[in-house]
Amino acid sequence: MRIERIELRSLVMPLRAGFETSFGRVASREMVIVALHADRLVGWGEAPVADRPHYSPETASTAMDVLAHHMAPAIVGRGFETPGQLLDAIAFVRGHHMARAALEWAWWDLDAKRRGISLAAALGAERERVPVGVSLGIPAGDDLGALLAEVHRRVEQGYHRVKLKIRPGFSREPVAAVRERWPELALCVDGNGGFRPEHTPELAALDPFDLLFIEQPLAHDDLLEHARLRRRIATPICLDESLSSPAALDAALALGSLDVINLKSGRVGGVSAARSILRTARERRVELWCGGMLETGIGRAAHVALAACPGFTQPGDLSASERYYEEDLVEPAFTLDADGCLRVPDGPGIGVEVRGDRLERATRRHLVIEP
Ligand code: OSB
Ligand code: MG
Repeated sequence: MRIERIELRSLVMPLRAGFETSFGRVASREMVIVALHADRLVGWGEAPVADRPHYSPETASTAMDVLAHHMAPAIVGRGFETPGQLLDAIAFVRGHHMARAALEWAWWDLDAKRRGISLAAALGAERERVPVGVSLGIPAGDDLGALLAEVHRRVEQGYHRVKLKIRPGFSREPVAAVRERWPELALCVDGNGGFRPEHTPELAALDPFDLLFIEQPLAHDDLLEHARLRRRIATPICLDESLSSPAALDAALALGSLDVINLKSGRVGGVSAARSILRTARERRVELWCGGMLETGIGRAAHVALAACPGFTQPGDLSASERYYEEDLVEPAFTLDADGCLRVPDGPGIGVEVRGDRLERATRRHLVIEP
């Protein structure tokens, strides 16, 4: 199927509520949306970048640049029968995983639509619904009352697992407060690389609270210190930022740096890389769940399909559209059912309709690449 045209859009989507991590607070999200056009079909992909290089070195500007000047020109006007062929065509680009992932997801969506099957079916999904969790930011002003009210609301909505963002000085208190009120809740925390090895006592103080895991407490590029920390605390360690590729997972397993994997297709460089990590996790029997980056419904649809595949052992950071945005880009929006699950779309490709008017309204830059 020959790719006739590639559209790149850089968007700004206002978040319904500010989201604070150890990096700081954001009020909106910037992402890049890729549309591949072929045979009157459109394949969609999302690069979950941000306005600033906090979580990863990529931003909306770097993704637009590398897609427009390097990746898209290598693909437009050509046909690809397999994702491997597509990836080979852009293999000369080093890094830029989120930009690469957006292109690969768009190809998978397009190919599934051409075959008349759902993305979930194309990926080998087995579930029709996926149980989901919610990731809660640090409350404004570190207000514990506000945090408890937010946890209450999400537990009432039916979320299966709650993740709290923590940073040095804001860890034991929020965890103790939530645990006291919800002794049975599936609970975990995420440090987003904000702690240092010197904070080991602060992290060890979380041991009594029966957390599922501590996610990425230490630096984004430090597998060795995570292995050391893992031997000093009882709470399991989950890695996010550090697992930048299948090779990084192999290294982390060899070093003993983790117990649990947060799988984000953007971070690891696409669908094929994500599936490779999923295979390794199944072979090695490592816990794994689907991470999120506050995606719009485009990225969410892809991740819901992926999370329906065998090997996801815990509810992920896949929440309903309303948790993020007043108005999602897709219809129908993703909603929680009575059991705290999202339904896996079964229509062709991502299985949800991208609303052109909403996409247009959120667009800040729009580039069209033609042969
Ligand atoms: O560390 O998992 C993270 C959001 C943006 C960047 C990094 C992270 C997150 C989240 C939110 O935790 C997950 C979500 O609900 O999409
Ligand atoms: Mg994380």
